[in-house]
Amino acid sequence: PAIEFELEAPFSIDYHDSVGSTNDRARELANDGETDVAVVANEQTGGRGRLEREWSAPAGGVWVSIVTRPTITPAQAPLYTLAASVAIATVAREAGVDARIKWPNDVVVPVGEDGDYRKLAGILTEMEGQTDRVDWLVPGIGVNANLDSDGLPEGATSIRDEAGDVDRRHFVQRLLEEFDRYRTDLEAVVPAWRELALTLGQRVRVERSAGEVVGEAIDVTDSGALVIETDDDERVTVSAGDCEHLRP
Ligand code: BT5
Repeated sequence: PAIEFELEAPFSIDYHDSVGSTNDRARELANDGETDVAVVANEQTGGRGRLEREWSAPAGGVWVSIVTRPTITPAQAPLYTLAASVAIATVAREAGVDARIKWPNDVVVPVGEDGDYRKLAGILTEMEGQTDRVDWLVPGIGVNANLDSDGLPEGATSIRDEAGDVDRRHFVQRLLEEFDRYRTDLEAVVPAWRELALTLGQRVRVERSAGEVVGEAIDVTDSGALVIETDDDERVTVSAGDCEHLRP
C-alpha cells in the first residue's frame, strides 16, 4: 500500500511504490538542482550497497534517500553518514529494538556479549563536489522494517523480528526529524554516536584500499574517522573501509 505523508520535517517526499534504487532517483533530483527531498519507496528492484554490492529491498522495508546540499567540505561528509546512523538507531530504539551502530555505516542488533551482531540497516552515502565544497550529498538509508529476516540475506534482522511491525510513515517522519536535527547541529553527532556505538572497545579488522588495520577501536575523530590502537601501540585513523568485529 502507498504511504501517505503529512510531514512537519523540512523535506518534501518523492514516493514510489516500486523503484530501481532510491539513491539513483535522488541523484537525478540532485543533478536537477533539487534539495531537501526525501525519496521514499515501498520496494526497490535494484537496491545498492557499497562497492557495487546488492541491497535486498522487498516491499515492507523503509528505503529512503535524502537529497541535501550541505555547506561542508568533502572531508566532513562521513559525519553525514554518522548522523544518518544516529537517526536510524534512535528511531529503531523508539520502536523497541536494541539498535546499536557499527562503524561506519551499519545499524545492528547485538547478539551476545562479544561484539557479534545482526544487521538491521545500512547507509550508502553518495556525493558530488569539488575538493573544497560539496555540491550535493545523498545519504541512502535502508532499514529492514516490516519484513521477515528469513527472506533477507544471512546475518540480517528486522524490526518485525526484534519488536514487531511499525507504522512506516511515522518511522520515516521521525527519521527525517532526527536526521535534520543532527545535520543542523553537526557538533552533536559524534557525542551521540559514541553513546550508540557497538564498535568502540571492540577488536576490529578494517579493510581499506591502503591495506588492513587490526587492533582495538578506541574512538572516532571529529570528522567521523575511526581511531584504532594496533597491537604495536600505534594509533591509526581510518576514514573509510569495511570493518569486522573480531572475537576477543
Ligand atoms: C550497505 O552496504 O549497508 C548500504 C545499504 C544502503 C541501502 C539503501 S536502501 C535506500 C538506498 N537506495 C539504495 O539503492 N541503497 C540505499 P554494505 O555495507 O556494502 O552492505 C551490503 C551487504 O549487506 C550485502 O553484500 C549483503 O551481504 C548485506 N545485505 C544486503 N541486503 C541486506 C538487507 N536488506 N539487510 C541486511 N543485510 C543486507
